[in-house]
Amino acid sequence: MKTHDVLNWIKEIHRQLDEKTQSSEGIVPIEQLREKLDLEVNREASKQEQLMSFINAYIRYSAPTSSKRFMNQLWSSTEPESLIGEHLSAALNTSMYTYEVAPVATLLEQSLVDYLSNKIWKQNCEGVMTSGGTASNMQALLTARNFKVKSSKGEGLQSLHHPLYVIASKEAHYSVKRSLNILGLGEDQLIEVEVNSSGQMTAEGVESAIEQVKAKSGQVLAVVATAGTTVRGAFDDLKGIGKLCEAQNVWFHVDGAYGASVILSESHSELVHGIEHADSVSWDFHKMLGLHLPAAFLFMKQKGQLAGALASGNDGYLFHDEDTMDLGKKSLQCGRRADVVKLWLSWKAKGEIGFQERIDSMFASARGLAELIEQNPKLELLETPQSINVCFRYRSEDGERYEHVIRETLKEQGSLIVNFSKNEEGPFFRVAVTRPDIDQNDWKDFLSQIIKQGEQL
Ligand code: ABU
Repeated sequence: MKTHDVLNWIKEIHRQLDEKTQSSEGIVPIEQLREKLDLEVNREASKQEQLMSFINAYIRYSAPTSSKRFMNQLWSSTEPESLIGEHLSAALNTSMYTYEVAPVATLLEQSLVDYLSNKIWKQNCEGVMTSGGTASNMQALLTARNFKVKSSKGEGLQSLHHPLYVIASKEAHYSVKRSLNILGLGEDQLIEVEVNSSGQMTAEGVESAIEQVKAKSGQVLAVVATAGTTVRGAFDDLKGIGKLCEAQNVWFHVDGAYGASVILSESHSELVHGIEHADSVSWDFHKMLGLHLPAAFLFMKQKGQLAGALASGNDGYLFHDEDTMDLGKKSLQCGRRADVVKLWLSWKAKGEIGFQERIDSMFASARGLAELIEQNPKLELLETPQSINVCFRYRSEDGERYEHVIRETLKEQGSLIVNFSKNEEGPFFRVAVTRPDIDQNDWKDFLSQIIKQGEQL
């Protein structure tokens, strides 16, 4: 196949994708999907028509993530420049481990690390792009472990004199618990702090968790605060918790995978006041800011900690020169995509102001949705949104909870895909407003679909 054939194929993919975004085909249940797809792993080469037929099916039966009907995740539609950046990065196909094979991308990543770490700490600190928020949180805790307990890198956990604990809120992302398992600390060593009525972990909550650990003769390895929880979009008290961690000499990690982006908005950056107390910060650009997955960073306040926590092994075959800027020394990955290219292109195209406007529009849109829910007697708003997540219930006439059935029916019909979660009173819908172009008419249509479905049950 020649390059111009590749371009024609890519054009055709985007033509079909545009068509899909406008259509309202539902999600096919798994048993039917198995029958519709050619899942055979072939020995003989396939013909081009067969490849095109695979592409058709892939597009047709995938979730409609570019459509306004898709409200299921903490990300949704993407920015066009990000897509061009993805194509550029794929066309050049390199790996971020060494400067020599990724000279331009290395300088771009370094430039963004400097700029963004300045946003957090008002000085150039360090950072690296990762495969997502989960990887960032895990690497932050690994770095905390190796710096707070120096012997753990070489001797492992048998060298510990005290059990280590990590403190996070009950509503923190599951990756915190998983990290404790992966790092050999044990997931039972996570102390989960109750949140206040707005879903936030408070400094008082953390203080009493620290007392709990002391009473067990343990050591607090790290406190993980969340800037933007996945369900309620809540922001923990970063200032209070950060000051407490400084006073207690405890590593303070901010999981801002979802919400750290608000730092770019003059109107909403107060949500992350106190982030400057952090030792490490996770920050994803594929959530609020509309970049293609993945576009994630881990930042460290103190330079040298990333490579310091990882460097080991017989890596001289790859890293030939101590003085070069080889980002692979800071990364858990060896081969790594040049994810920075899409972010760089998007940033150049919009400027910081463009990202700020995007965030402000999404916040306004979330408020608009909450108002419509509050005004409608058939719906119950669970709380005033703190950021861009809106949680609500459908009030059924018989008092039963039908959110799950409503959701599944709408998904199969192709009307929309919306996520749900649960609290003590049962399930509720969770909308994360992760695109800036949804207006009040879109929301009215969205809510009327839910109500119509509820009324038909
Ligand atoms: N890392 C959290 C992503 C989950 C979601 O997109 O809903």
